[in-house]
This record gives sequence, C-alpha cells and structure tokens, in this order.
Amino acid sequence: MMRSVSIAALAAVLAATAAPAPAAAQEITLRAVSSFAEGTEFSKNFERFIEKVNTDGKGVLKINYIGGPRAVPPFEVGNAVRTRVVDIANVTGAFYTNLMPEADGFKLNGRPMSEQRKNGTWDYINQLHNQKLNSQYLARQFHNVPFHIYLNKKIDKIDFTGLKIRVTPVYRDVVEAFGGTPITTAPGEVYTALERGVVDGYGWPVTGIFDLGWDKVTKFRMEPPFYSVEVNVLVNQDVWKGLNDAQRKLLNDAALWLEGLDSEKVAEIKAQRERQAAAGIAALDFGAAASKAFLDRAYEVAWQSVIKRAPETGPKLRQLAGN
Ligand code: 173
Repeated sequence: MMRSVSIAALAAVLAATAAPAPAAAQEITLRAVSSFAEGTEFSKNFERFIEKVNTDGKGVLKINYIGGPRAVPPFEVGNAVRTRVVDIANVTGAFYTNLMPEADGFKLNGRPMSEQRKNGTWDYINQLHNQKLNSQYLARQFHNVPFHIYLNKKIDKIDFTGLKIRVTPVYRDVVEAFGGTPITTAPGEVYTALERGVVDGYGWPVTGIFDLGWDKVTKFRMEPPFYSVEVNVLVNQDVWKGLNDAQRKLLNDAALWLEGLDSEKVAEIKAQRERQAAAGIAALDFGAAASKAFLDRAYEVAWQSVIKRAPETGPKLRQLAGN
C-alpha cells in the first residue's frame, strides 16, 4: 500500500512538473524472435521486414532480432509473445495450436492477403489473436506456397500404410487419413530423424528443404502440393496498445510490404522444384484423378479436425476460406 501510494504521488508530481513531451519523440525497441532458423526460407522475409522497419523507423521504433529456435523453442514462440517474453515474433499457427486450436485452420485459406484484408478474414483472425494469444496479427506470409509429403520409400499409390512420417499439426490429419504413423518433431530434428531412419518421410513446404541439408536425406517428393503455408508476424497486444500512431503506422506499412513479397514465391517455387530434381529428388505423381481425390480428402479431414477442436470458430474460418 505504502509503495503504490508513493508511486502515485510521484506520478502526480512528475505530471505536474514535466513539460508535455511529444510521444512521437520516444524511440522504442522491440525484441523479436523467429520460430524458424535464422537465415532460412521461413525467416528470411521476416528478417527483411526487420531491416526495413529499422531503416524506415529511425528515431521512431527499432527491432532487436534475438534470432531463431536457439533463443526460444519453436513450439513455445506463441506463448512467448502472449506473455511478452518477446515483443514480436515470426511464427506459424501450427506451432501454437495448444493455445489456439483453430490456428490449424489457417493453412486451409490460400487467398491472397489483399483479399483476406478486404473480406473480413484478417479482422476475424486478428480478433482470435487478441483474445487467445494476447497479440496483434500484424501480417501473414506465404499464402501461395504449398506443402508436400517427402518420402524415402517409394509408394505406388497414395497410401502411407506402414510409413512413419514426421509431422506438425499441419500434416497430422492427412497422414493419419492415408494410413501413416505421424511423429511430431520441430524442424530442427528432421535431418537426424531421416538420417537415422526414425521416420520414412516428412511434411514440409515445397521450398526450403536445402536450407538444413535435407536434400541429402530425401529421395522422393509426393505430388500433389496441398494447403497453404502461413507464417505470421505477431506483436504482443500490450506492446501494440502502447505504441503511438507513427509507430503503429510504421509496422502496418512494413507488414503490407512483407505480405507483398509473396509475389516472389511463384518464381522461387519453380526454381526449387528444378533444384530438387537436379539433386535427384524424384516427383511421385499418381495423376490427376488420384491427386484430386487426395486434395479433397486432405481438406476435408483437416476441416473436420479443426471444427471438432474449435466448434465455435472453425465453421466461421471455413466459411471465410470458401472451401
Ligand atoms: O513442417 C513444419 O514444421 C511446419 O509446420 C511449417 C509451417 C510453416 C512453414 C514451414 C513449416
């Protein structure tokens, strides 16, 4: 009691005596982490975003990049933003489904962010982040980058019976639906799991397998590509509310710029597929009918799973995704 009274008294004295300082004059520093390794595919654009903010925001706001999973384990990054252990993070919803089960549904919406910002999707998903992750949903990246199942054993139809496949929540339902045994690991454990034969394959986007040397332990990439990568930039909500207009504008402008970088992915996906072929990773393609059947089932089992775990919000996410 003594303490709060004296702080209140002190605050009153300061308020009475201090000259009104323009809030915009105060530079703030935010601590950032990524749930993916530094310099790799799903951190790179976030790192460019940080550079841009630091250049455009001199004297306004600065981001101090702590780094990747060596700083905070990937599956704990969502909670670290929620509790303000960090101020801003680059993280996929797949890594915080413990706090927000419906986050697993974001991968099922592949519409461009320009559209999602107009049709209410961004707004709805932002509300979910406000409520469940105490954070602002600043940006979503990679809407046009799909996932694949990579395999080291050849299959002659889309059937994972007898195969152990490394997953995150992204791939769990579809792997189970096609008879596989899912084994959850962080990205940092994939190489060793493959090398030791602990798994026969893994889920991962079409891009990024060269970053950690997985091409050396990968034989096949199964077609078709499915779902949409989502890696989000989240800002702790208390931090967000404490920013002034100039600081929020700086971050919002940079967020739109970051989302715009998705346009580079079309060429990159083509290049990565070619690079995989050159590295001896063969595409396993079972034709149009099998691909369509796979996709229909992949979306259906994933939506059912999201709706089961999040009966209040899952249906709304599905309606917004329109599939
Ligand atoms: O496979 C994963 O670790 C995963 O879920 C993911 C999500 C987004 C981008 C890259 C990987």
